[in-house]
Amino acid sequence: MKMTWRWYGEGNDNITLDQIRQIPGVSGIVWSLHRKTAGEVWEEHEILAEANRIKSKGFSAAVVESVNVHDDIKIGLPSRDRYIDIYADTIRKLAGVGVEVICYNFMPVFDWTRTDLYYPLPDGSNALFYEKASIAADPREMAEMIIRGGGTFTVPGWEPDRLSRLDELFAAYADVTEERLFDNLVYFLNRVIPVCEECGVKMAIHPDDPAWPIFGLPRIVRNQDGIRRLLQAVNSPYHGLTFCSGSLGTHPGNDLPAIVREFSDRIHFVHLRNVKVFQNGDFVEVAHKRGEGSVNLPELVRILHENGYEGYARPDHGRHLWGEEAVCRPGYGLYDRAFGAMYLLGVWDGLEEARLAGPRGGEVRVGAE
Ligand code: CS2
Ligand code: MN
Repeated sequence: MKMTWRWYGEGNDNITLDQIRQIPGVSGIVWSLHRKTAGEVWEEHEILAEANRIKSKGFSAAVVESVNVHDDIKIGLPSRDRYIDIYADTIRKLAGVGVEVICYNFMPVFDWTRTDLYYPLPDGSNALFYEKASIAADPREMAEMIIRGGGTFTVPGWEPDRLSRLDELFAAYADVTEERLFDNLVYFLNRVIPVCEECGVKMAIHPDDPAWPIFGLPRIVRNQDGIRRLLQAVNSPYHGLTFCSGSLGTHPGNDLPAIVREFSDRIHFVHLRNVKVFQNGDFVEVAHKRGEGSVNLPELVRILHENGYEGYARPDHGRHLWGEEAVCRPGYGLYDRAFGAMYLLGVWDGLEEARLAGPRGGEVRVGAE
């Protein structure tokens, strides 16, 4: 398991590469050209500059999250072919700088959705929270809160220019059922996966967050059956999954260990974070440690270890600690993600030690010399 860190780029993240270098075991940066809108061309020199900036600090730049998919592809408009060509071209260019994995999602209109970005936790920190009862029928109300919460940063999936076109977007999605969305995803994959096979890049779809439809928009990557159907529909090792415990873990019906087991050979990237799910279906993001929330991260790490997972991982979101919410991106502060990375690596190292000690290594031998 190779530990990585999501970084939003110079001037677009309050955290620097020099700070990230001081977190033991973090060997790679998960990056993107964050100022690009979906469907825009990524120029070779821009890609090269960003990858070199990351590599010059000693990090690998093998994972990109995300290359966003244009809504015309998700809706299935005739213009999709042009956007798919641009996407395929970006894949080729990314392969040229050593990118191995692209994480993306196929959620209509928005990325992750929460009702409160700074929900107070009993320990005095705060974190992203989702309250079922207060999810606005009209996403415009949520948008205002999210834009305000992002401060000087734009929150991915909630960019002001996209929000200004919400009426148009919702009208375009009016006939897009789950079935059509699925067909449109398969259409997209049938065009880009051959390119991936040719240049050695793995596509890793991120599950929907939360793991159910919202605002009347369809969502299809949210449970084990849906993931199985999708992976079978385009059956290539280059078409895989970003296993995100925090997204799939929002739905109590999802058996996370079973999902990791079943798709182990198609998981190319893992997001390991904890959520606490309440009786009424609300959830809040909490610390990575076992017992803090509803997800048992050491169990998931153990299964990955048993399966010999050699792919990339990141701690994903964290709580905002020690007042950092004043400066950081919502969910992407420094401290809790650093704790998360160390905790997960600690679990991994413990498993490695146990493996090296052999099956009898942990036994207390009574009466031994
Ligand atoms: C995040 C997502 O919500 C999450 O768990 O990891 O924002 C993720 O980055 C995107 O959906 C990937 O496209
Ligand atoms: Mn995630």
